[in-house]
Amino acid sequence: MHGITVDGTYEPETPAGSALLDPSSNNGHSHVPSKQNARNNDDDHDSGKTFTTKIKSLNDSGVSGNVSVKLNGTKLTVHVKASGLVANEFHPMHIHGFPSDKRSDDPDKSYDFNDNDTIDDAEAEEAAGPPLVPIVDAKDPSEKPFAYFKADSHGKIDVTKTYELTEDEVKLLKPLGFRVFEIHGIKEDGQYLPEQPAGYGKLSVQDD
Ligand SMILES: [Cu+2]
Repeated sequence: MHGITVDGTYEPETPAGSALLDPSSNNGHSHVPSKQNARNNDDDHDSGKTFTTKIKSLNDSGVSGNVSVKLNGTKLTVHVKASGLVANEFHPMHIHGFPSDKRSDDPDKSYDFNDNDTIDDAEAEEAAGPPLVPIVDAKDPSEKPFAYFKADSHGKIDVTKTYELTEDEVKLLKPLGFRVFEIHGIKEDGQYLPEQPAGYGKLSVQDD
């Protein structure tokens, strides 16, 4: 269950309550985050450094491209240049990661748990973690988390955006070197599936 009010602002995504559907299936071995790790990674060594990645195609999308990400205090600048996308469609993009600062993994075939030869959105999240920051056409991504970019008629997206994040969002986002960029939206059997993963890339510090 989601939705709480913080400082007068309604936050629809923040958990308001939770319940395990079947507590017997979760006998203490599923989710052991370490708060200490997250704190250790909370220093400022990400600031001012450029993290880059090459986009690798997922689900035979044929998507390729380059991404760069830079944090300066609470300012996050993201540049995405992608091609091979389904033309004239919205392609959700996010930086994914684990709040506990487990390193994101490659969403490869070993994550195809339902054996449908597709890395489904939920399977990619098992590898890379949930979305931490949406890459949207807005200065404040938490205000317009679904203002995603559309590919042009040639299947390309080329955008540079600078976001003003909150301190809390910056803490969740770091360390950038553990995070994964993901772009969604593929065509399957003639149908456009905006949530399904089309490509991803693990961020790493650019060598100058
Ligand atoms: Cu995503």
